[in-house]
Amino acid sequence: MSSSRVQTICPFCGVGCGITLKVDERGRLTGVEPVPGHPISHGKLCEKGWSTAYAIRPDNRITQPLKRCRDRFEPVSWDEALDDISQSIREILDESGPAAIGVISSARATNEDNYAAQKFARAVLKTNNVDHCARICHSPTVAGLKQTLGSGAMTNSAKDIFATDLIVVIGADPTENHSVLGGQIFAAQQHGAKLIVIDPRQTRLAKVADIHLQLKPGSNIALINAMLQVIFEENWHNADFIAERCDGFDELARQVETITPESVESITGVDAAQIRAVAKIYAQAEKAMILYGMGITQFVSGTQNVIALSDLALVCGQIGRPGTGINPLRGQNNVQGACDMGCLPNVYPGYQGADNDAVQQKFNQAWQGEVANQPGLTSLGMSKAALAGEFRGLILFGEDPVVTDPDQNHVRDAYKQLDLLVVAELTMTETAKLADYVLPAASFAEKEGTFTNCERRVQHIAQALQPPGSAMGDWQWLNALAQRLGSDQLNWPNSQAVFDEMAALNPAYLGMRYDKMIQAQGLQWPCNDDAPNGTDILHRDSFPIGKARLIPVHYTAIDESVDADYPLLLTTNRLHFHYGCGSMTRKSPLLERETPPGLLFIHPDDARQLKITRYAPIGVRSRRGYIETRAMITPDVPPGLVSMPYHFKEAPSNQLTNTAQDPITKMPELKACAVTVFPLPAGQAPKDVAQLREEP
Ligand SMILES: Nc1nc2c(c(=O)[nH]1)N[C@H]1C(S)=C(S)[C@@H](COP(=O)(O)OP(=O)(O)OC[C@H]3O[C@@H](n4cnc5c(=O)[nH]c(N)nc54)[C@H](O)[C@@H]3O)O[C@H]1N2
Ligand SMILES: Nc1nc2c(c(=O)[nH]1)N[C@H]1C(S)=C(S)[C@@H](COP(=O)(O)OP(=O)(O)OC[C@H]3O[C@@H](n4cnc5c(=O)[nH]c(N)nc54)[C@H](O)[C@@H]3O)O[C@H]1N2
Ligand code: SF4
Ligand SMILES: [Mo]
Repeated sequence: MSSSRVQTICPFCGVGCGITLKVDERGRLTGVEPVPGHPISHGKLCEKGWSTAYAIRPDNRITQPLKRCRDRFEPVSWDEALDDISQSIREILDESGPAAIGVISSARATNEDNYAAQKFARAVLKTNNVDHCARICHSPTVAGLKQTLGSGAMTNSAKDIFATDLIVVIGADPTENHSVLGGQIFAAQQHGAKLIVIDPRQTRLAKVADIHLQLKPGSNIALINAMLQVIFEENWHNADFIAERCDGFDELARQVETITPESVESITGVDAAQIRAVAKIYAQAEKAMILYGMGITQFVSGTQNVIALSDLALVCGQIGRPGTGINPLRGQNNVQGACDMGCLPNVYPGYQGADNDAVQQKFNQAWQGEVANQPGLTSLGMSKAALAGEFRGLILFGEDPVVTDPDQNHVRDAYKQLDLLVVAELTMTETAKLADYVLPAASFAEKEGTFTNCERRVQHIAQALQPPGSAMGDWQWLNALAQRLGSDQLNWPNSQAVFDEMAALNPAYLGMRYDKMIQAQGLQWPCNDDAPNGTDILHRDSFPIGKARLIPVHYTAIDESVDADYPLLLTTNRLHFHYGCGSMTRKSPLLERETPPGLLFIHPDDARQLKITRYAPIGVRSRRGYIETRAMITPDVPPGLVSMPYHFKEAPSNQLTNTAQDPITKMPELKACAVTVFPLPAGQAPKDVAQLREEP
């Protein structure tokens, strides 16, 4: 074998940077390089991308199926594992029916894997219980923008960052989380674009922004409604655009009429004059682009927040042109794709309603059999139903909910209740440790497929390596399991065949093929007869629902505010160097040395009052859990607010977080809960959560 260089896509975030894997003559991954001339990353990668070789290296990979025998795992053959699992599935289906079983798929895996997962749920198990991490990420985007615009995705493209006059970053921290785009925002500002950041924390971009509105957590709607009030009062709205392309103006105008910036000062904590200034700059910019993230979606008001932002963009006509738009920064490398594939309980591939008779018929026909017709459960719904004894079997791959879902103790208890938990993973995660069977999964470099990035660009990923041991691609083991259950529905010859079947059923992907996609360095959906080369800007002339809808929304307070027992508000954030549950980035010694294994950011005033010194061991308690970690004292968080990343299994912030949910999407309020923080005796090392659990 000779050495090779294989061009593919970074497996971490939704930017979707081009990456070249360097493989030596013995078939080992020796390093990575950025792809020069790539349409998004232009020859750059961030530290996570550069660390890919560590993230998937063989040392701690799962290489063969494991079966739980009391409190240990025993290696077993694929045949034994699949026979046992299919037997358990049959028992659950016979005794409790398809409502008692479900699938959680992975926004880190390929479109092909995700298409197979929802088809496995709907056509083999006959259940709509299928979901993935978008639930706790951008599900409010999917629901909110679907209502207002007819399509829940980034309206514009990454390149528009360089074509705009004004960038508004609200509830997102791109230099940490979409790092290559974060760098592009800096560059665009240097070339003359204005930058406004709306965030309770002083993010890196907030520090260089022309204006930083440091609002109180959870007050987005009050702020945006006040901006709308100013815009209408001053007649800065785009009356022609509204008349031609929007419905619902009168109702919206009436709703915000009395919500002056002064009237929301105490809710938002933002000076009225600043709100007026930002309203003017946004409305009067020739081209203004909104980029947003988890500071909008991860609230009980998540969907309403998205609708409010959409109202703002629409009334100013900042949509449908280069350098404008409302742009959710989708997080995971393939979370846009996992949603497009229909790994959501309420929609089939292409957002075709699961409760719609015509759609059900279409898929019945395509998949040659009766598909599920009952409404499905969300991921958190499955946990809740498990605790109630109504949900018994979960097939899960490429997620670590024990670390990443809110209220860790609740998730652990729910998963322990299951009669069958199957986890397909690269490594032994905290969730895998609870499984009955752990299946060895191939990583992105060990299989072929596609990822859809945040700007709707579907990009090809090529196989560079052999999977370790007997690890398999996710659609391949799902097929093996389907066969055991008597179904041939997942029996494709290769990944291209999976993609072709999906594309034929998904109107936005209809015109895509692997060869065309490789040649074009990715195709942005919709790509079909009307747009054979894809679409860089959505809604240029019309919306999929005809006219866009302006929908008035009301400010809703966060679910759990501070009180005497829990006097500090906790929000959760991400760190540049670590990703999600940390199972991949924490394999890199270079990334690992950048941060301690857990930390809490606290303002100097609060630290002084609590007698907490720099890097001191501390305890953090909420109504749901307790962790120990170390304090990082910084004015980047305002007094009264503390912030923690969620990447560290030793000190998981999700011990503390609240499961209160957005009523529309069931998004939990991951960005705000009440806690109390106190110093531990000096010299005492923080205990990790596993040690704390073992203590009486
Ligand atoms: N390094 C790294 N990069 C990642 C990830 C990772 O784990 N690590 N994860 C990926 C994933 S899955 C996702 S979804 C994206 C997420 O990327 P982001 O959306 O940037 O995620 P967060 O940092 O969680 O939250 C964004 C910001 O919201 C702010 N915020 C909190 N409350 C409010 C509020 O009430 N209003 C406003 N306006 N802002 C508020 C926070 O202070 C924070 O700066 O990142 C992706 N990229
Ligand atoms: N407190 C708090 N909690 C949060 C958030 C927050 O802001 N605050 N953010 C939430 C958000 S936005 C998200 S998206 C979730 C993310 O939550 P998760 O999806 O649980 O997080 P990841 O770390 O991305 O987990 C992915 C797992 O997939 C595995 N994997 C990677 N590639 C493959 C593959 O091809 N096949 C298989 N089978 N496995 C693979 C990796 O080894 C890793 O363990 O976390 C959420 N949790
Ligand atoms: S910005 Fe995202 S896609 Fe690009 S290298 Fe970093 S983690 Fe990978
Ligand atoms: Mo996410």
